[in-house]
Amino acid sequence: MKTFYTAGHTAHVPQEEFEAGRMTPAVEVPARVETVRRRIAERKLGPIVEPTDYGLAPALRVHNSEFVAFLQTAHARWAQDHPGVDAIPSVFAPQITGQRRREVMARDSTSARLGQYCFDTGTPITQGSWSAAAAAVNIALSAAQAVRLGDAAAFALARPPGHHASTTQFGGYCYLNNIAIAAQFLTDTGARCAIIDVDYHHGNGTQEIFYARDDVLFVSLHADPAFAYPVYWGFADEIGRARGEGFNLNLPLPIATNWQGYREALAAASARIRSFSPDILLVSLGLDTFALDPICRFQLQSEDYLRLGATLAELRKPTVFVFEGGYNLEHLAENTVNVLEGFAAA
Ligand code: SP5
Ligand code: ZN
Repeated sequence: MKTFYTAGHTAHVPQEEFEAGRMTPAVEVPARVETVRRRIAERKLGPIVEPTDYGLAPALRVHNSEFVAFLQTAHARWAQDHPGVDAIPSVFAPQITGQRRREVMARDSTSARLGQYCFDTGTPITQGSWSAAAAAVNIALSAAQAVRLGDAAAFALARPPGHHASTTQFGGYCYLNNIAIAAQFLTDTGARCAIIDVDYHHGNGTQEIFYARDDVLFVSLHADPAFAYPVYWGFADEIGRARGEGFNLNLPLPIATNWQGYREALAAASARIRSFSPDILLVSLGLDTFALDPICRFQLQSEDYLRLGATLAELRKPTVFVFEGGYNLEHLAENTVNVLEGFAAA
């Protein structure tokens, strides 16, 4: 299996996030991808390949163009008034819409734009966020293209992650939705895509992007938003709307979920994916379901990731893995490669 990777991700170095009432060290750091890359090389999983540049057009198929333009220049503009600190919004007003929103946005204020285009305080815009986010999109697209052209599977080893980023908002350490952009790209070539999201957190951005559509299936296993981030999304009654009704499946899981509980939800997810009958499966591969992850309350063990990979392989579909969360730097590489080896061995 090819792994797509570029050192471009190291431009994105968030220092701190605002969480639970204080600034706390960032967990979504360059070492995450570097440790996984080293282990892929050691385990001889396959070639590590630089991505192709697809330009901005594929991202604009998914995201609002003003939102994308904001991300491109946000740090430079912010830095004029706030040199040396990352951009984090301090005022949010999602209820301000229509004429008032247009007036405020017309003032060209970076703080007003931050409050509109961001939904949390954990996702700082740093000097290199845009270039890294754009590179992550190219990685996901390159992996998608490899599978489209006949590879049985490919791994997009990308950061920053993407699944929390929606049409018009960034958050949850995510700026551009790598997997949604890849799924749209494949859909535009005529392939029928299903996305399974196994990150600990609900993929609210991916859900929003495809919510009213029946051409892309979204299935997510995650911590119940009743106790976990992203709090407002991921409930079982979010089933899609209009044509999309029945094409969004949320499987929220309780605190302390272990392989036994996870396996049952995975069986339900697999059944829905089989009935949808995709040409290509895309996996939002978060490893933050791990028992020792610093921000999770599940109980998956390292060997369970071999089982996860084998279960995904049983769907017998060309598969694009896209890296998402996972923050235990000591075990992240082992757990990630376990999924890919479990998949390849099945
Ligand atoms: C891609 C991804 O995994 N994004 C996750 C973003 C989660 N951000 C908020 C995390 C809040 C964690 N609170 C519990 C802290 C326990 N020390
Ligand atoms: Zn996560």
